[in-house]
Amino acid sequence: MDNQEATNATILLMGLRRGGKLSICKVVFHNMQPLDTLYLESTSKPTLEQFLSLIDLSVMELPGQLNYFEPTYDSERLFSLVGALVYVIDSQDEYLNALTNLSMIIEYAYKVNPNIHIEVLIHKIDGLLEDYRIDAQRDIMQRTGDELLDLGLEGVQVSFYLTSIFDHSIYEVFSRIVQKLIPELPSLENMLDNLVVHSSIDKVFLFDVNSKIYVATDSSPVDIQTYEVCAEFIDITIDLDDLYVDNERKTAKDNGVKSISYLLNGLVLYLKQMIRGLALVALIRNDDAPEEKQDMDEVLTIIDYNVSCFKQALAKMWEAAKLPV
Ligand SMILES: Nc1nc2c(ncn2[C@@H]2O[C@H](COP(=O)(O)OP(=O)(O)OP(=O)(O)O)[C@@H](O)[C@H]2O)c(=O)[nH]1
Ligand SMILES: [Mg+2]
Repeated sequence: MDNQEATNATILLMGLRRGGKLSICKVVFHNMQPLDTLYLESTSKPTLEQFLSLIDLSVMELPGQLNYFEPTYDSERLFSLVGALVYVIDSQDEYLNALTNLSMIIEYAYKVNPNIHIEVLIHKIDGLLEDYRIDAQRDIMQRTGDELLDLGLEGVQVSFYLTSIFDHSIYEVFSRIVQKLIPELPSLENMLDNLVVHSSIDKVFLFDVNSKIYVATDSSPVDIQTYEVCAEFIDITIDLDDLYVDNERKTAKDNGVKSISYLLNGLVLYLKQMIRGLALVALIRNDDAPEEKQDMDEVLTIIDYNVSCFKQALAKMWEAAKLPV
């Protein structure tokens, strides 16, 4: 990696062969349909991809067939530059070997870079029955804990997630992993909390439009269905925006894309384009008595105003972050 890459937040994807590393990368960052990953070939050498979003992100896949610890491979330099180590375990396969491999990698990574975030994906859970998923997670956490204890590494923080490329779990989990790499996250969350309090918004996400990862949200808990509705709203908006490209293109460009949708269940979805490929998507509850319905226009006017203040603050924050410290 050269210096340019070293300034990016880097995520390293590791795991045994056929675990699903490349599939995850393709589905999350390249919009590949999950079924199409069936035909992906096994990766033979490390591959690096870069994505520009709120932060510049590099995702590197280390193929399962590579021996990272052979002397010709500069693992030390690699691990010292990485922000998050994402280890993918195939939950549909025999996973004991993977756990031994994982502990060995944690031991090494932690020694080289004690600040590294260690994230374990218990992957392909679509093939497991609901009850068995929790059992598998418990078993994997227990065994990893034991192995780390044997290595004298009981203090190391490891996060475990259940994932599949066939539902939204992989996006939700990647969102949480990427967020840990954003230094401005606490300020962003604060700003979003402020927005929620002053705008009768129920839930708000700051999405990376390309990947559907959310880089920040307000501090209320994330419910996966809300996430799904908001992520799908982005797709719909993009499709419509493509349809009407010539329609007042100029004004749309100046102000950024905006879209509002009234759902049958009384909810209102609000989307506004932000800077750097981001969009703000908010869910607004509109279940007041019918006579109060016309107040929605008022609510939306306030939201418009507050969201434009948020956008300005975001742009300022981004400018400040670029300055050398
Ligand atoms: N059922 C299921 N299959 C998956 C999932 N994710 C990936 N796969 C399948 O797993 C297989 C292997 O995926 P790859 O992405 O090539 O695995 P890899 O970890 O990159 O493998 P190497 O390059 O050999 O290290 C493919 O056939 C995918 O379709 C998942 O969430 N569920
Ligand atoms: Mg691969």
